[in-house]
Amino acid sequence: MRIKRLLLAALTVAGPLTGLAQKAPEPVGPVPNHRQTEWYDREMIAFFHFGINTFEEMVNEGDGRAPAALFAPTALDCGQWMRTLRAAGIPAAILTAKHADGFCLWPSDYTDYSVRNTTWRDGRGDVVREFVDSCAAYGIKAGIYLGPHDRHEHLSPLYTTERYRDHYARQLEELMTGYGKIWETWWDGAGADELTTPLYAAWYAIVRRHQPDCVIFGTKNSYRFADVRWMGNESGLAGDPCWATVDSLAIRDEAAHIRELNEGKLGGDACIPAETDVSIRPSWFYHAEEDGAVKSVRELWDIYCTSVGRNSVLLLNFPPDRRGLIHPVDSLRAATLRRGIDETFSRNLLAGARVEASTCRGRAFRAENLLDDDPATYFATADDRTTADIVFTLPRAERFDCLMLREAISLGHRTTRWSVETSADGRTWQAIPEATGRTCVGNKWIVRFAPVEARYVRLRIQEGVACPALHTFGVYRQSELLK
Ligand code: IPT
Repeated sequence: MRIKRLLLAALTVAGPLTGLAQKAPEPVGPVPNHRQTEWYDREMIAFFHFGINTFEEMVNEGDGRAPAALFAPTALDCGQWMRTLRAAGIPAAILTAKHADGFCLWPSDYTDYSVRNTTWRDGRGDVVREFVDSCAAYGIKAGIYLGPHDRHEHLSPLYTTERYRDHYARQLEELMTGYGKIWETWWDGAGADELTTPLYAAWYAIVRRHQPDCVIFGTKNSYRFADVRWMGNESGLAGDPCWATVDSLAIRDEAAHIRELNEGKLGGDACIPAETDVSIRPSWFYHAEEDGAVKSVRELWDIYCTSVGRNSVLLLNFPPDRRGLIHPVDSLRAATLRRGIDETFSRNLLAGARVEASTCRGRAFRAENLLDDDPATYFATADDRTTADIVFTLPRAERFDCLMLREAISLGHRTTRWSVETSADGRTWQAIPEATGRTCVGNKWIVRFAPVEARYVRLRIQEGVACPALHTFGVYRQSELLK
């Protein structure tokens, strides 16, 4: 018996050397499905709010009465939108095919309230078509916002919820079948309280039948069908923590509900990560009055850090103007943000460091995996451990003001408490206050702090619901472009 145990122990240790594969940790809790994994990889998505509101004075939610003829872009060019996204490194985009006013940017067969009844391109134009074609030409993933709340339809004396269910279903069918692959659909909750879960069930079936890979953004009564949830505010501030899991999004108490959207719930029974929607301008639609109020690069960097850097995905709105073009200031800010992000994260100052972990699952899961830029390899410990210290000894002291930690999200939320410390001599350690007692990791957690100069960095995994599985850790200097 004793010999058997010894033999087993020897085998476990010798495993990697003799080529025996070490077993990966089991996933814990609900984990992302294939759509959510693809969605996380986008990091940023562009939102385009464009429609009849664009042609009214300071309107962001039209009442559905504005005459269709108002819609008259003078120089629409979706290719220009896509060039903005390319420069901003944004790989996906969502167009408001129909906002709450009900005006349709495509010639729907089921309403008169659309581009067909305008003089734009003699009524033969189709903004959705131009959008998806431009997306395809530029390698951008196309998404559609078909607002569930429709004020124009409501004006009809014949309106009933049942009729509307069928009307919306027909429009959804047009968009899900006629425009190629659709990567995301957006069920806005604004104004949609009367739309009950059974309605969404019917609409969900249509999306899934035609677009199995389409990510569904849900709110309120559509959470049951959602791949991603609303994050709880429109200012770009995901929660700290911001777990991908939620418990029950049934709305009992409004404040508790908003908090759960914002922070998620560790141990929750569904994986529905938070999407952060925010506009680059004060409004969702374009208003020339706001040309001077475009968010600065610094503000956008803050938003990136409190969304992408908080286990969320950023849905950043660029409202096209009355010409049908993105304003050059908006394009430039987004492009500069991208350059700043790339400049910051292209240089992990831990690269080349000596790495020592207090414990490890085995060679395949060694702590060096944190630095190899390969999300497929990760650091893990044995199943019965939830803590570890990893010390990085740099070739020389470096100055940095930002760090990033990433979990192997296909294995679920595991680490629930972690800190980072620095040292000049490898013996006495100083806490980085902003990086002390952190909780959530998830896809990406970014922490910024006052510049520190150090030769030694220590990542402390202090608590978890399962053994850690972390694929990337780095310290960085924020680019000057972001300041
Ligand atoms: C808010 C809705 O209540 C929410 O369900 C979601 O659709 C969100 O908009 C999208 O940004 S309403 C807004 C005025 C906060």
